[in-house]
This record gives sequence, structure tokens and C-alpha cells, in this order.
Amino acid sequence: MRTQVGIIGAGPAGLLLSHLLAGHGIESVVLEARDRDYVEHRVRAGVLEQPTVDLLRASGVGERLDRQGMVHEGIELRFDGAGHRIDFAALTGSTITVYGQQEVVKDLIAARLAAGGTIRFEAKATAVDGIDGTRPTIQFEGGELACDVVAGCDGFWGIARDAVPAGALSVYERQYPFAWLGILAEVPPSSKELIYCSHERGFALHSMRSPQLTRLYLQVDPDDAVDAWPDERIWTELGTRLAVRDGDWTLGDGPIVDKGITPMRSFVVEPMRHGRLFLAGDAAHIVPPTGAKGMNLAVNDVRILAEALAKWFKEGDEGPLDAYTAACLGRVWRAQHFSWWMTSMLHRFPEDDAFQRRLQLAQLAWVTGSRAAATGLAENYPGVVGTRG
Ligand code: RFL
Ligand code: PHB
Repeated sequence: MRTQVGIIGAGPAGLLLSHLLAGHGIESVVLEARDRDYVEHRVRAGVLEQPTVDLLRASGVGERLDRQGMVHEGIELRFDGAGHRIDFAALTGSTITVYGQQEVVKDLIAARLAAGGTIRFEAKATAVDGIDGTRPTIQFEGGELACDVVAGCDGFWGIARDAVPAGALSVYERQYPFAWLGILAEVPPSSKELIYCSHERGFALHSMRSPQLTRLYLQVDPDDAVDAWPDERIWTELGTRLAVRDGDWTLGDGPIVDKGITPMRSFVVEPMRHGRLFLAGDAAHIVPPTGAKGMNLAVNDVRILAEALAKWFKEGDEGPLDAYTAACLGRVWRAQHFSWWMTSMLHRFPEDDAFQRRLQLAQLAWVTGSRAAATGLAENYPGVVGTRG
């Protein structure tokens, strides 16, 4: 099999890259380890920044997003038993759209298949060769794909990054001493907006997927297994952490239809290119989910990569490909800092003492009480500053 761009991974990065390249008349083949049903039902991110929404819409995959996406003008920060709203619309004129990552994935798969695109499901890539030459190849379970360029969009656990010779990549990494337990429950959301909650017992997050589906997260021990969290325990813990002092709010519960534990990590490799291999999305960088940035960064990478590949294929201009890493990294590191900052402000760390807790509460009081500080959050969260690579 032969194509122009061999794409490993049918997550948001790989699928959107294939879709954007098709818009430039460039051929690609997407190789995905899992089956279609699995990737279309993997529950993950839920928050789209405005530039992400704009790009999906402009490239022709915004129809269902416009109908079903929920536009939010702010979020709530809850601590010490009281809620405080950060009003993005008033502070920076921006909004976010709540729309599940798996819905973006479904829309992109449908668009690629309708346009005659090739996505090979259950075709796990096992090796990438020849990236220092001009005819790289991808070995996969079921065959070999020859291409001009390889796009490694295979997430943090993929194989593309390993094709880069040892020593050619610098790794910057931080692990956190906690994980997130995430659930999807068949119950209407208990609030119109997302609630980020800092509590003595740990962080909790109230989010949603639709008027009938609530998405909730709890900070848990990184060694906890899902079995340690029967439904009853989850609802009790969520109720305790999210409770408000005046008792004027209750968390609705319902059947839990999805449950999983995710470790938290910050990770960046530099550069994001080696020869004919380009890394994009989680293959190149991971952020802790507290800033809701991961999918948005993946989308921004492939926006830049698709433009650069179009210049190269059509005009032979390699300049934008040479500039790919630098074009992505400004925004990647802004998101790294913001995600680390949100995580540090809202979670309990095992070594935290009473002094540290007082500092956290003082910071939360400042962020929610000062217009200048709240504007800082409102510039970063919906992706207003540093959004254009
Ligand atoms: P993905 O989505 O991991 O896709 C990679 C794909 O590659 C496949 N693959 C292979 N295919 C072929 N051969 C191989 N050898 C392969 N190895 C792997 C995998 O099966 C998969 O289909 O990476 P991509 O496209 O870079 O997208 C990144 C996003 O998925 C990720 O950043 C976000 O989900 C992060 N994230 C959030 N991002 C946001 O922007 N907003 C959020 O609100 C948000 N919340 C979250 C999140 C991630 C979470 N978890 C579970 C990690 C909340 C959570 C809990
Ligand atoms: C989600 O809805 O899954 C979600 C929302 C906000 C985050 C992380 C995840 O920061």
C-alpha cells in the first residue's frame, strides 16, 4: 500500500489531519490499532476551545457540533463550601463548547469515509522505518504502508516516538501523586456550568455531556483500582466534596454507565519532528486534564502540520515544515503551565500541610475575588492567549 501521508492513530489528531489534508487534495491513510466501535465510544475530553470549534466548523465537520454542543460562558470554582463564578464572556469575551471527544471522533470518521478516505481499523502499527530518507514505511499488523511522510498521531503510548534515534529527542516530564476517577452517569447535570472543586479530601469536577448525561471526576490515589470504587462510594465522596455550606445545592445521581481511572502527567518531547516523521497531539505532549487542554492542543498541532504539508507538497517549500516544532511549542508550553497551575491550585498533594492548604485557599480567594486574577484564568482556559501557533 502506498500514500502521501501515512497517519498512525485514529484519535482526534490523526483523523483531523487526514480530513484537513483531504481539503488540500493530499492523500493519506490512517492506521488504527483498535476497532471503530472502540474509538467511537472511548470517553475522554469534553471541552472545546473557541479556536477548535472554529476550525471544525470551517473544515465542514461542525454541523452536529453546532446542534448538540453546549456553549458555556463561564465555570464555577468551588472551595470552602461556596461557589464562585469565573465569567469568561464578561472578562475576555470568550466561551467554551462542551461536546464529547468521542463525538468529534465520530463526526471525523463519518466525514472521512463519506469522502472516500481510508481508515484501517484493527491495523496496529508495529514499526516505522526510513524516516531519515525520502521513502519512509510503516509496518502494521496486516501489511506495509509506504509514504512520503509519517504522522505519529498515536497518543502517549504509541510507537511513532520510539522511531526517533535515541538522543535526538529531549523529554520534559512531571508525574503527579494522584489520578482521576471519571464516571459518566445517566442523570441530568446538577449545574448549568462546570464546577471545579477544591476540598480537604481532594479535587472533584462536575461536567456534562448532554442535558441527560453528567460527567464527574474525583481525585483518587494513583494506585487505586476501579474495584476500590463501587458506585455507592463514588456518590458519597462526590456528595461530600461538592457540598455547599448553605446546603442550597444537591448533586443528582443515576446509573453509572462508564467508569475509569487516569493517571496524571505533564510531558513534552522536543523537537516534534525527526526527518520525515512528525509527532502530533498526545504522541508529543500530555497535560493533566485539569486545564481541559489536551484535545485542543492536538487539534492545533494538526492545523499547523496540515498547512505546512500543503506548502511542501504543492510548492516544494519546506520552510513551514522546518518551523513546525517552533510553531506548536509556544502554545504547548503555555498550556503546560496553565494545566500545572490549575492542577496545583485545586488538588491535595500528599505532602501538603495546613500551611500549604491555607496558601491554596488564599490563591483561590484571589483568583475568584480579583478581576485581574480572574482575567488571567479567563484568558487561558477558553484559549484566548497564545492560541495561534
Ligand atoms: P489519542 O486520542 O490517544 O489517539 C491516539 C490513537 O492512536 C491509536 N494507537 C495506535 N494506532 C495504530 N498503531 C499503534 N501502534 C497505535 N498506538 C496507539 C490509539 O488507539 C488511539 O486511537 O491521541 P490524540 O489524537 O493525540 O488526542 C489527544 C486527546 O485524546 C487527549 O489529549 C485528550 O483526551 C485529553 N483530555 C482532555 N483534553 C481536552 O482538550 N479537554 C478536556 O476536557 C480533556 N479531558 C482528557 C480529558 C483526557 C482524559 N483521559 C482519559 C486521558 C479527561 C480525561 C479523563
Ligand atoms: C470533561 O468533561 O470530561 C472534562 C471537563 C473539564 C476538564 C476535564 C474533563 O478539565
